[in-house]
Amino acid sequence: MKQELTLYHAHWSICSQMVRVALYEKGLSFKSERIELCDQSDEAGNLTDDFLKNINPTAVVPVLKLNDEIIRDSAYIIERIDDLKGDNEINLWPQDPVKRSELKKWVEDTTLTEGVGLGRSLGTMVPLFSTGLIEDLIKNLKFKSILRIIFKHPRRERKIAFLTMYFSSLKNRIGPIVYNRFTRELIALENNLNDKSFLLGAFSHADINLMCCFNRLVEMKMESLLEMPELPNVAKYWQNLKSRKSYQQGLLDYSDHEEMLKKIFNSGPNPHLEIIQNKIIEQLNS
Ligand SMILES: N[C@@H](CCC(=O)N[C@@H](CS)C(=O)NCC(=O)O)C(=O)O
Repeated sequence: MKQELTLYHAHWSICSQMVRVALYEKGLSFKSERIELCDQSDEAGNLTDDFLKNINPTAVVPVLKLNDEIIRDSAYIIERIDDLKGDNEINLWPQDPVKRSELKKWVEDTTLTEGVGLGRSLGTMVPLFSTGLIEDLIKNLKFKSILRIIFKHPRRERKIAFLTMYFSSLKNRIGPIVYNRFTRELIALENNLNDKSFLLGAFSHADINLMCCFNRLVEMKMESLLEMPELPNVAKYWQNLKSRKSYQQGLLDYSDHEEMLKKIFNSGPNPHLEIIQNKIIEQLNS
């Protein structure tokens, strides 16, 4: 039976980007249902009664509808996508059980894994660097959109974060929390890559996650972290990731947020950048 795929996703959402890249890697066509998220737009498509009742009661994207089945959580969605037959002969998960368990760990560490506190892994750290931008977007929402978040958002921790950003501020508190851990993670990645083209050798699910994390760093004007002579494996790896066709198809082709990105840091450098670069050099020399 030919499968029908519908993806409920946001253009500027790291987990949606991961699923889109996986779909393009596999060569699977899908119907796109764009959702404007409540922290980015007054439309708040993720808080409508229909979305909460029929698509995802936890109000997050991405969600994949496969025929009549609703599949949630990007990591699980990508595993399911890998079982489908698309136009491209590629497996995002290896067959070998040892490699599979290695990959499982990498996947958990490189995405917004449920239950992992923000800033505790590479995947939960990178989105923190865009807190300033999200905060600006939230501060520009209409007050009635804030009330809708208060009354309709089912996730307490998100509600608290969004309301704190609206009524107060989180952006200056976030970066410094993760400097040391982020530095360690990048150096660990450098050592793990050890001249391989991709994390496990062949391209896999974890590379998709890192492609999207790295792209977010680029958007946050932190690309120089991925081009440091001190981290040559990371630099080569980033070149390999961004030269995949799926990078263009799943990320760049959906980027209609240039205007929003242009405003960040008032055209100056990202204030976290130099601090992290110095920490990397310091740690490598110690
Ligand atoms: N673990 C989930 C996390 C999904 C998630 O947090 N999605 C964000 C966008 S990246 C979202 O929908 N945020 C909207 C909100 O929390 O209101 C996954 O991997 O799919």
